[in-house]
Amino acid sequence: MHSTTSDPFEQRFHAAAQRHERAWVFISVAMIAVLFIAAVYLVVHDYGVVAKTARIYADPNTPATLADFQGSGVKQTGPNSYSVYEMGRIWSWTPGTATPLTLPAGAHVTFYVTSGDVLHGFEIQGTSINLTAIPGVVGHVSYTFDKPGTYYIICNEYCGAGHQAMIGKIIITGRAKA
Ligand SMILES: [Cu+2]
Repeated sequence: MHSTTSDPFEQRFHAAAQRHERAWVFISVAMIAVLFIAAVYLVVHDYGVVAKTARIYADPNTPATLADFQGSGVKQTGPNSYSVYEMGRIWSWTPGTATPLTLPAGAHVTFYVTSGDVLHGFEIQGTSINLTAIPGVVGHVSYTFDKPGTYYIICNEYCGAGHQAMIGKIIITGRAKA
């Protein structure tokens, strides 16, 4: 604002205020510009996000290696028990999304869950299973599917543009009659 006063003190005062205001407007615009450029840079250069290969930390409670997550991801560990190695990636569950996971009713299943990129939420609808899939970390949970039917794995942790389509299928087949 140009001052209309003729008082020299007031004129100096307004001139000084103007310099400060211009400086602060410049600083705030510069901050917005830097953040905007940084955001665009990250989207362009890192959208395939972070870990190209999940590194699995050694943990005695979760005896799983990266190799367990390759291949079918399902291992029979006993007459009626299975280990399932679930890898979440944007935007699929392996096994589950491309190929449904098929298990017999009554089987005791231990899920080992990790992520190959960002945080995902591993939830199996209609069950109490709900854990976070974290890159580099393996979570595990055990469950017995008593009722035959189709169960869905959903991602309950927002993970990007395809999050709502990140669905896997588990088919529990009928128990063989003894
Ligand atoms: Cu997800």
